[in-house]
Amino acid sequence: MCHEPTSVGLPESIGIGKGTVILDDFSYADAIFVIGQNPGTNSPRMMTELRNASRRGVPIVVLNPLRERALERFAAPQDPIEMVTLTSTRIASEYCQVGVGGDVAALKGIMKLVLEAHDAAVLAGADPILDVAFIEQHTHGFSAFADDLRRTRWDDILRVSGLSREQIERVATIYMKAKAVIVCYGMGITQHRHGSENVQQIANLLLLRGNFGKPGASICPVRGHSNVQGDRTVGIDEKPKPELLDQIERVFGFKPPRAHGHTVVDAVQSMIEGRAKVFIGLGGNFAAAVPDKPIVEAAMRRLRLTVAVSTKLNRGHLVHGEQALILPCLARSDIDIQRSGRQSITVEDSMSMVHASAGLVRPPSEQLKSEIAVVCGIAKATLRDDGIDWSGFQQDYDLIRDRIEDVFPALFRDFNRRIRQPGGFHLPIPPRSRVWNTSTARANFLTFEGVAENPPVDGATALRLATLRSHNQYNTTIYGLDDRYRGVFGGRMVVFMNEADMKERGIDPDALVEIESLADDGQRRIVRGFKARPYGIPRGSIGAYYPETNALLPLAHHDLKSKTPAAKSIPVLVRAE
Ligand SMILES: Nc1nc2c(c(=O)[nH]1)N[C@H]1C(S)=C(S)[C@@H](COP(=O)(O)OP(=O)(O)OC[C@H]3O[C@@H](n4cnc5c(=O)[nH]c(N)nc54)[C@H](O)[C@@H]3O)O[C@H]1N2
Ligand SMILES: Nc1nc2c(c(=O)[nH]1)N[C@H]1C(S)=C(S)[C@@H](COP(=O)(O)OP(=O)(O)OC[C@H]3O[C@@H](n4cnc5c(=O)[nH]c(N)nc54)[C@H](O)[C@@H]3O)O[C@H]1N2
Ligand SMILES: [Mo]
Repeated sequence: MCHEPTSVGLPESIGIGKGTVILDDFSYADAIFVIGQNPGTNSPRMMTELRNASRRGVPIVVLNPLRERALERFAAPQDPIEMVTLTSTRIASEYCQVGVGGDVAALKGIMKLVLEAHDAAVLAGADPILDVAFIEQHTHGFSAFADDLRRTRWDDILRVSGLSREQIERVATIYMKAKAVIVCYGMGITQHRHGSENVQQIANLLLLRGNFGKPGASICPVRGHSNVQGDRTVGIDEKPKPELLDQIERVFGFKPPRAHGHTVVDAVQSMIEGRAKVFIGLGGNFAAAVPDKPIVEAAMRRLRLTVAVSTKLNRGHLVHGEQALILPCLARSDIDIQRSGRQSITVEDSMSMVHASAGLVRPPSEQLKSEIAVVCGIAKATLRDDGIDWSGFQQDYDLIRDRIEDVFPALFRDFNRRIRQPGGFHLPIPPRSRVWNTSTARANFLTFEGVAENPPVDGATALRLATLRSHNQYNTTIYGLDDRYRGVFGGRMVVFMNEADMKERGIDPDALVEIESLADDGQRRIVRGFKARPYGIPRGSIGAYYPETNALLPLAHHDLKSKTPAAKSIPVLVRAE
């Protein structure tokens, strides 16, 4: 539900579906872009890198419809001087408040200026702006891409991005002056109908000046849940590649099914249509996190069996089928002792660093099983005589890692030894050596025609809703009702609006409003009881919290390539109640 546009879009561009940056790069970057991401709340450790960069005088460009406080100025909790003197460090040198769904327009505007500056420089006999040698040796599709940029009209760029030409010019200048650029991005880029294409436009921007395979440059998708990236690396994928299935067959001696599985959207659809009978959730709070919450809840209640393997109870457990099991398990923070001794699992972070992780606290009960014991137990009870040593796996996680190494001998060579070295180890990232595992064996410039990420909706009164996280929440777990950086206290039923949009609708500050989603499937989707809050957000864009607004997100509103729900930019109407 987060970075599938990265997993699907980025391989078409550069041959790998994950970030190409490593932590060191942040010390060598000459400019950093942070697009559609709110690190002050969601990835606080990244603020250290941004703050250090800012203090070195590195320009930081932000593209975000909301004025996010920690991206404007940040006071480091570890800095005694800033804490005592109540001072802070400026983060963004250029804060671009794009309209929700305006990133393709903004990125194409920047790239159009880079191209024009290059053409002018070449004509004047000055140094080229583009990395011509890189483009010639390492990329494919440049001329079609450049033609499209030349055709893209400024009227469209400015109208859809919501930015001024002057600001786009300043950003293009920052980009052109920098020898090495990092672009970080999050859900403001991926959770759109064209999330995968958004990611590809970021790759295009970087390719123009060879910002891959040199220190301080690269693309940095910032992940959410711990180990979502690692899951994908070891093959947890609803559309596994034939080579992976061949390897599994070779190592384990059974024939894995070749048919593809379901994305979240397809899974929900199959429940609604009655094709799915059983739901097993290995963590998560599915019913609360997915689109069309009321419809999904009704569909889940018709299932034959629902199973939740969880560390904590959540409301999703109350949405269950005819039969339901809640299987409590150890959390990552819990000490996990099995027959061979104390166990560790491994995680891969956004920088492709793999390290071991072992719990430190005593588990709440001796009867709690590990997640691995639960999975192995289900396997043993279901598949008899399959020749796989499930008990061995359960008793010693090193044996699981040995098998991972057998399936991926190159990536995970000496897996058990290398996780025991301090800090762990880096997985290879081919684009860092300018090796491109794409169909053309080069990095591909991929064209997005026009600038419209969203189909137009009827009536000029429609707004685009971005659903967001607050500071006191971890996804569907709400720790408190405050969102301190956004000045929200004591309640989450808030909708952030541009003051002019409120006036136009006769809505006073803090007045109660209802929000209705616009979809053409005949289904009415309305939520009520939200307080309108004037906020620094462009006209036509609004923001409100997830999961309170998930009833507004139609299942069919998703990234067209990867099917990640388009939770940013839901077309809606807002009315005073
Ligand atoms: N404290 C805390 N930390 C978390 C989480 C949490 O819930 N709480 N969740 C974790 C998970 S699973 C994930 S995936 C990550 C998510 O972390 P982020 O990627 O930061 O996710 P969001 O808060 O959903 O949205 C990010 C930003 O996108 C902006 N945005 C919205 N629409 C657009 C748009 O059209 N264009 C642009 N450029 N920006 C837009 C919003 O204003 C917001 O600042 O965080 C992880 N970390
Ligand atoms: N409208 C809207 N919807 C969204 C989003 C959005 O921005 N807007 N963001 C989407 C994103 S990016 C995400 S990632 C999803 C999140 O969706 P989910 O992953 O379904 O939700 P979480 O709240 O992270 O799930 C938390 C639960 O997982 C269980 N748990 C926690 N740790 C463990 C563990 O180690 N093992 C096991 N077995 N269980 C564990 C606990 O029971 C806890 O209550 O929501 C998505 N939905
Ligand atoms: Mo996520």
